[in-house]
Amino acid sequence: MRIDVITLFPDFIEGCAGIGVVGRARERGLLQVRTWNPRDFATDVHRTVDSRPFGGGPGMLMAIEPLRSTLHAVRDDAGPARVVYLSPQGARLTQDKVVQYARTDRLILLCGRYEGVDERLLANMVDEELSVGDYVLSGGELAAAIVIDAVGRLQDGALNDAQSAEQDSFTDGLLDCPHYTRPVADAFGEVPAVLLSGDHKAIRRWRRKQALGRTWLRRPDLLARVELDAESRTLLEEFRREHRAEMT
Ligand code: 4H3
Repeated sequence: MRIDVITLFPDFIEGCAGIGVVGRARERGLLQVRTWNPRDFATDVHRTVDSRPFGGGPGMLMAIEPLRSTLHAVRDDAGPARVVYLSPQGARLTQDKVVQYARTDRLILLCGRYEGVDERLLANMVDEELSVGDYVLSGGELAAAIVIDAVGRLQDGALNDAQSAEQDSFTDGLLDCPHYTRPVADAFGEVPAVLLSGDHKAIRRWRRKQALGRTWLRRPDLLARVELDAESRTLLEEFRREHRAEMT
């Protein structure tokens, strides 16, 4: 997969996409990330990319022309692709969306700075607005880095078996279960005995139960959206019963 990122801060994107699982995916040729700086496409001597908003008010906007030229250059280089503008006005990013993006060949991420981008550029050259959460960032780069990371790690061969995406939180619509490592006994407590039992069926049940229980406690909104099979309903009922017992 190839991701083109339009940004005034290419070094930031290069840094984020250069390390860890995503950095390795790039080294292995599973993911290409290329940055494009609109400043390189500005035509005046000052290489201006911003402009004052009509109607007044504070701050500056990103003007149409440098972004239009940049997007044309990306297309000339690699052909057309879906253009995504990172903004708080966008639809929320979810793991389902991440999986969808990861299945596509190309993505163009447009990072805004200042107060944002002239609406006409968005209306004519952007396919989709995307938000990583209900908060405001000083630029789209952090949000783009989140998309690149979440999508990059899902490329075939990016994760080894131990990191397998099948066990991720959200993959089945639930939160992850708790995890433990050495030592078995610590001042902070003991490892749940079932995890030391070697009984793989019991371990699978326990993990599923914890995932269901945590989702019920912490994110009932997620739980409401998953269809639970008979075993899951039983496990969740067990968790609730034990939870109530602990509360009294
Ligand atoms: C994305 C971008 C929040 C998100 C962003 C998010 C700066 C967009 C500027 C940049 C506009 C003003 N903030 N929640 N900020 O995904 O270009 O919003």
